[in-house]
Amino acid sequence: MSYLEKLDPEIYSAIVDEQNRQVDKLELIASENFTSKAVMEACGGVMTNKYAEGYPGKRYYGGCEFVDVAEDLARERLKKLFGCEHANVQPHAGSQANMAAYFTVLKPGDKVMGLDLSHGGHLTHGHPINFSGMLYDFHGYQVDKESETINYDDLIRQAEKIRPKMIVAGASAYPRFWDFDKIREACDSCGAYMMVDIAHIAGLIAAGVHPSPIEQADFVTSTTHKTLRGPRGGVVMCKEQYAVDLDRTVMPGLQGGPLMHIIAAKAVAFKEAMTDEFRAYQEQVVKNAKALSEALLGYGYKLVSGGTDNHLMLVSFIDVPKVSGKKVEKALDKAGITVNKNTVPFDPEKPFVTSGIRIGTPAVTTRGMKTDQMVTIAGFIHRAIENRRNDDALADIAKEVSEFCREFPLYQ
Ligand code: DSN
Repeated sequence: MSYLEKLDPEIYSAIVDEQNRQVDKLELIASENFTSKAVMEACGGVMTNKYAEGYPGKRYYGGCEFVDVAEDLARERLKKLFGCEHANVQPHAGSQANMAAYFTVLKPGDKVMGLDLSHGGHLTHGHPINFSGMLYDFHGYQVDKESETINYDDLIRQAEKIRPKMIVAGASAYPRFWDFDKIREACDSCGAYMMVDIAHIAGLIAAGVHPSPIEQADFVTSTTHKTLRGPRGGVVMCKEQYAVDLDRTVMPGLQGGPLMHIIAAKAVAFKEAMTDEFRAYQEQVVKNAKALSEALLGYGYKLVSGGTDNHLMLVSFIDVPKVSGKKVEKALDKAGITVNKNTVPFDPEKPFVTSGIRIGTPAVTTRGMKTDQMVTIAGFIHRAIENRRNDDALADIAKEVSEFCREFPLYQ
């Protein structure tokens, strides 16, 4: 019997149930993944006990010599992985990473441009109910109505007109490559800082299957738990000229004690991300996304921008009467398939309803699934949508999904 099972059977059983859910269902949420056991071992280890405010060699607490080793390794590995000049690995999450980049060079009220949430952006890219939209004068840019991709000439024109102090690139639901040279051009047209939030595509960039913004951007922020397949957390990378101010912004500006167990686990993930196996994994993530998107197109579904270049796709039901993202998410859930409802560009529905779903391949690829399995998954998705009002049929699909998942063992 485990310590936890003995001491706290309620939490123990919730964890076991969650593990079984992860094992038995198809995890297609584009921002989720399954970390290695080595990453989890570091997350669950003794470094969680240590206070270490400050940075390696300059802490406000004694006894930091071993957590210093972990943070130094995390910083150096992150710099090597992405080729950046400076790295801060302390942000607790992506939101704090973005906040740190903003606070380093912006003042409240400054104009900033970011991709609208409903066009694929993120809450922290200027949504009015988020700190970013409350503190700064954000102006959203959008995708083109026809191509549903970013029109960089329009973006440059908008930047010249608004003259923001910063342009934020990056997204949580954008299925196409970014052109970072064009973002730089937009920034240079008005003297703006360039920040790129690579939370979704960090693993792809590390593996060289998506262009990197490191050279062009002043700040690059990321989470570490999506395609990068590390522990939950955030990081900021920047040019050396911002290093001192960025570090001061993160601590003491925004955070107190860093999560040293998570920083140790980030270091482990960065090491894993430098391997050939990781590069092959990321190539497969993209191949799988293409295979899944083609299979869905084959069933007649509409995909935002017509397909994908990365790890995710958005299925749009904007033209389908009485079908919403909310209803599809619910039906798929009953069929053992986990996705999230997502707004699509020019969506008339509210964010709690939406006209689309977002599907990603990072987690199923970690399980070892390949393009053949993507065709099978598209079939499950199609059957579940067709049978969305038939709970018995959805329960039958869930059984098949569970058997299918068990062919790709997870955390044995
Ligand atoms: N919640 C994340 C996502 O699902 O993309 C972004 O923070």
